[in-house]
Amino acid sequence: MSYTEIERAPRAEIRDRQNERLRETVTRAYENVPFYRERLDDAGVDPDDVEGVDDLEALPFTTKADFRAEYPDGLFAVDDADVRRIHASSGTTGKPKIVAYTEADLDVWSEVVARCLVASGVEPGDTVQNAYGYGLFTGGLGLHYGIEELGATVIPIGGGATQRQVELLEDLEGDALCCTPSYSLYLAETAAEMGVDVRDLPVSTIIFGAEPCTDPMREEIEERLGVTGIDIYGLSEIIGPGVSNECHEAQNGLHVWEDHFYPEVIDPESGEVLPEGEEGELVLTTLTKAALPVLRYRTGDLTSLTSEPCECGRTMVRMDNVTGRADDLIVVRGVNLYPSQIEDVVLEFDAVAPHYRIDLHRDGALDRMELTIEREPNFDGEVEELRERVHARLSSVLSFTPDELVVADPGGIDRTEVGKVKRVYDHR
Ligand code: DLL
Repeated sequence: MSYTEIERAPRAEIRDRQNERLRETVTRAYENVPFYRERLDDAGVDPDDVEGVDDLEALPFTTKADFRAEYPDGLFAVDDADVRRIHASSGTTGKPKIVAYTEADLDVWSEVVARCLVASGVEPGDTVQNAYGYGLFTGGLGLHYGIEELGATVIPIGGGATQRQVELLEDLEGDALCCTPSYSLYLAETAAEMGVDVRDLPVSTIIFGAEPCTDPMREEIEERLGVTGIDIYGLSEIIGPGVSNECHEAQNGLHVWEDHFYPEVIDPESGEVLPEGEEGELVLTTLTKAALPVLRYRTGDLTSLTSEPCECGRTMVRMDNVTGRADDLIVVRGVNLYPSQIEDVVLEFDAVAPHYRIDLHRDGALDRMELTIEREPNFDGEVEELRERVHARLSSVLSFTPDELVVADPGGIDRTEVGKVKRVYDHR
């Protein structure tokens, strides 16, 4: 099943739609956003020469820095009176990125989120507990209206209030739960403290996103909560949640709703477009957004694309799940590695809980990395021996070992109850 016909259309039909919509988008951006007029003029691109997505490579990128420089509304393409809603994404530094939606944009958003829900296995009439934060963050309201659009029941609890979440899952018998991957684990722990095993509850699907999640982490979640974990991806600058979603049939890559968002993958260094299958930085172009058209946005997220047929029958390309961002790269004493590589290794150990943190320090001229993992409550072996085994495994898989490896007691690593989990603390 899919929510719309286009999700299964022949690729040539999707391509025609993309070409037509790209032409409209470039023209709209050029005529209504001084920033884009200047950028396209500088790049020597006449919007009339853009015939379709094959011409996209000639267009300049849009970056996070551009959003900052044009704060708050320099990238808007419509009059204030036509803006129905504003959201914002809080970066770690500086001003948030402000994003806007017309009524038509909100309709598109609800539709693409409804597609995500169907791909996740949610059906009209189901009950969905929405534990993404409501407010300026796009997660709460984004999922909310998609759930209603589908004809399912939404429980708009928002983030936090974890004991209440558990009680409501029990009492209202939600079929699906929407939250970040890290929060789902926290919820399971809280439930256990309340004497409730989440595996006994009716909830059968978790739609998780907003944060990276490796495959081993997903397996932990599925096992601990007795659910199918489905990955939903999106970002405020493009629309919010609902850019792409895994299908429950294959759970193998996220279908990009590419009649609304055109994906490319580039080499983050050279900016060159990479062929299908190669990993690089995801770049997205909106094809229907009215209030905030965005051309070739550099997301910073690392992934690859495939248009190989999927067993679910959808024809839209799939992106690999995002396990990291280009700027997550940790560089310590000349070694480059991503937190997800560490996550992959430590989660191989049954005795290690799916929580960790990385602290980076500088002693004089030397970088120092401290990795803290947490032992499982039921681990009854020697902590020192566990520490040594994890240390040896990190060394053999990554050819790298942290300067300090700490094995914390159960619950020793702080949990994130609201918002996105933070795992790397750079004190340098
Ligand atoms: O996190 C939108 C969202 C809400 C997506 C709820 C899914 C569910 P922002 O706050 O603007 O928007 O953050 C966007 O979060 O560029 C990625 O780095 C990361 N991200 C989002 N979804 C995923 C995912 C929302 N499924 C940024 N896997 C993006 C990995 C994700 N990272």
